[in-house]
Amino acid sequence: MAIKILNMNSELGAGTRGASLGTAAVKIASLNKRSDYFKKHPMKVLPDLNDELVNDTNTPYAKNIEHIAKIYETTADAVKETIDGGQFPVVLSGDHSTAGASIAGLKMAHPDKRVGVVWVDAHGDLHSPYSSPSGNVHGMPLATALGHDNEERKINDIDEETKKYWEQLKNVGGICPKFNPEDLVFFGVRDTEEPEDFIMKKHNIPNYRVEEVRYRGLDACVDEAIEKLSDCDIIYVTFDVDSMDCDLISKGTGTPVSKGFDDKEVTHIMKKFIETGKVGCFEMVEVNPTLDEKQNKMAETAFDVLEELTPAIENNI
Ligand SMILES: [Mn+2]
Repeated sequence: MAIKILNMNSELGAGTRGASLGTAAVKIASLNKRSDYFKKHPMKVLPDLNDELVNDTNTPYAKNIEHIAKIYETTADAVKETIDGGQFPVVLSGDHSTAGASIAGLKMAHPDKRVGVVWVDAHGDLHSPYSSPSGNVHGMPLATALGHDNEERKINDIDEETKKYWEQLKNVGGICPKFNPEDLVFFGVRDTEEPEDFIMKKHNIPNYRVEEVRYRGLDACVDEAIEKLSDCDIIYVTFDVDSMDCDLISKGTGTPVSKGFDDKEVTHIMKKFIETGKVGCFEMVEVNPTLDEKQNKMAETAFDVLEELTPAIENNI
C-alpha cells in the first residue's frame, strides 16, 4: 500500500523542549544522505499549537491538556481520512502523546475491527492525570486509548477542567476504549513507575525486555508477541526512539534511558509485525535534536529505521 506521511509537531505533552524539531531533523538526515524519501513520499503537516508553550499551564496534573485535546482531534481525523483514502498513515510526531490520537484514528477508520498495539519504548506511557507524578501528557497516551484512569493508584486530586479534557482525550471519535489491555505488547520498556507496573501486572501485559530478547532471540520473542495478537484484526505500531540505547545511539530524545535496543533490533522487531500484513498505522516519535550530544545522530538513526521499514509497509500491506 502507498504510504502517506502525516507530520504532527506538537511537543505540548513533553517535559523538556525540542521534540517539535524532531521531524525537521529527520528530514535533514534524509537530505544529507541524498535520499529521495521526502520527494517520493509527500508529507502533510498538521497544525500544532506549540505557540501556546509561552503561556503557563493551569492544569498541573495534565499540562497543556486543553490544547492537546485539539491536537488529538486533528491527528485522529487525519489518520482516519488517510486510511479512508486508501493510503497507509506513517505518523511522524513530536512527543509521544499524539500516539493516543493515532490509535483513535485507526479505530475510527475500522470501528468494527479489533485493534492490537505494539509499543516499542523505554517507558510504559500508562499514566493518567490521577496517577502521574510529572503531569506530562506524553506519559499518558496508552491510558487515553485504553480509557484507563488507574483510580487504584490515584495520587492526584484533579480539577474539573483537567477531568473534562481527559474525558475528551479518552472519547475521541466517540469510541472508548479503542482497544483492550490484552491486545497490548511492549518491547524495551525499562523505566516505569509503580502505578504503571501495577497496570502491567494486573492485566498481564507482556514486556519483552532488551535482555530477554537477546537471551531468547529476537524471532522467538516477536513470534510469541505476534501469536499473542493473533485475534486482532489490525495492529498499530509505535516507535519511541528512546527504546534505543542512549549510550550506544544518542541522547537526542526527551527522556533518554541506557541499556536499550540497537537500531538493527528495533528495525527487525517492527519489520516482523509489518510482514504479518496486519499493521494499519505506524508512528515514530520523540526525536529531539536540541539534546543530541552527537550532532544529529538520533535523527539519522531514526531515519535509517524509517527507510528500512517503508518498503516492508509498501510490499506487505
Ligand atoms: Mn513513549
